[in-house]
Amino acid sequence: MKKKVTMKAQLILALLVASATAFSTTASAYDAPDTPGQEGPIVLPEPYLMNETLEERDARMAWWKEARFGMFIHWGLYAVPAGTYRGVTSERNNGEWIMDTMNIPIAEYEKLANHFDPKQYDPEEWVRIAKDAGMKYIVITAKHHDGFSLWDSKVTEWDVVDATPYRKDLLKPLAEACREAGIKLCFYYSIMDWAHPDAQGMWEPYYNSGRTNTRANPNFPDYVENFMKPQLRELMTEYGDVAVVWFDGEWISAYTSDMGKDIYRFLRELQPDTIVNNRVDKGRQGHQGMNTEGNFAGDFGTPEQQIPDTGIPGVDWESCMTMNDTWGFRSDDKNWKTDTDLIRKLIDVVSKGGNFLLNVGPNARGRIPPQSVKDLKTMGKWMDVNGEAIYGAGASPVPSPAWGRYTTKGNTVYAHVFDWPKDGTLKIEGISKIKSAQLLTSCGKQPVEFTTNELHLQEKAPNEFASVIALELE
Ligand code: H79
Repeated sequence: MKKKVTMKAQLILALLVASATAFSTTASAYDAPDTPGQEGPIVLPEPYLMNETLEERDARMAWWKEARFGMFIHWGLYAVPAGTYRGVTSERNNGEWIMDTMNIPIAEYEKLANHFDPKQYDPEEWVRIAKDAGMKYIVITAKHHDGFSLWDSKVTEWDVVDATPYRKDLLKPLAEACREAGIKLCFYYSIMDWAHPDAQGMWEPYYNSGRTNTRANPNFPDYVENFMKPQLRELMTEYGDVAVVWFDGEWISAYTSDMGKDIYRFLRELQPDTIVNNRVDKGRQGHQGMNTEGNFAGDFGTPEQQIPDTGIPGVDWESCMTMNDTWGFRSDDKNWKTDTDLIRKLIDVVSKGGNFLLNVGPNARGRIPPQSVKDLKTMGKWMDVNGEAIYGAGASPVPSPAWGRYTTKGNTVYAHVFDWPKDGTLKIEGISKIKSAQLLTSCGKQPVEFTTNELHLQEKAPNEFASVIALELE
């Protein structure tokens, strides 16, 4: 049975569930707006199970739900032009789209490979940056829309080994570094491919199959069988465990839902424990990212550059986001989100039951931008103190308070205070039967005075980004 519910209905549902279990609520006080850009009712899907039970599915998803925070890496030839082609700087934000936005012919774009020689590439350093930030998994663009492969693919010469002076597989040493550090390795793979003749749309410019006026390439099924699948087989058999396969570019007209389900099965047969995002199929609702009605394959929803307004009970999802405006490196993009904003976005996501996949775009030499490194370090310091309120934590049982967010784990509700009360008195609404209240600090937990619905705190915020108080309930 599928249930159609609006976001508001889901909120009420969440409140009912919450009040039925541990919490009293103030449902009427909160009127959440529907998610902007949402095109229709969100469906509470039964998870796509293939041949497993719900329990087996939950076991497969367990590490992912515990992790909550991962690193996205967009890296490819587009880091060479870095947003500027022949002296003209692209107006649109995304550096990795430059082939499309600047209408660069394939033969011209191919020349970028001659300039891709990332001598400073240090995958151990990348993994260390992710790990120190508190991230538990890395998703790297094995192949983006330009079709260029970061590994030594046997089915094409359009890869780092055959086409660049670097001549070495970029994914092998990253896989090794991840394994050593205990970070889960995941691959992004674009279904849309501007370089493969059987995948390009049949319209000018030929490689741009993302445009709505593009006709489907009649040879596309050959591309799926004889290129995509062999490539995916390489990725799933030669790099150890692949924790997530993260598809994109599934919206092109030539790609069908049947192909998506077939690919999903194909991957799960090669690695039964792998997790696959919902862009493997055709159910995604635009950038809002959750599935529309229908039996679509995929293990989690993928909001892009946005965070849902409320929690979405029973649905696994992950918001992916950039730290500035671009995914792939752009030398001119200085529009960095602040460290405070990034930390609060992570909290916001977890307070709604999701994962946060935060992007870095290394340059053509292989360096992650210093601003990203700096802010990730700050996030890591915050996580060192407050990680227990993020890892394995889930959605708030009640609407977000005006002063911050709640996350929950077992019997504990974590109050993440963004706006510290001037008089030190914090109103706790909707959470009852508090047994203990403790501030998380770098010197351990410190008890906090409380009454039935108030916390009595010091006058100055202990943490400039978000101070967390663990409320243990009876
Ligand atoms: O890799 C990054 C971007 O390059 C990639 N996704 C992130 C993770 C991306 N590719 N395209 N886009 C983002 C924007 C695509 C927008 C559209 Fe559509 C495609 C508009 C119409 C078709 C997807 C489907 C969004 C709305 C409907």
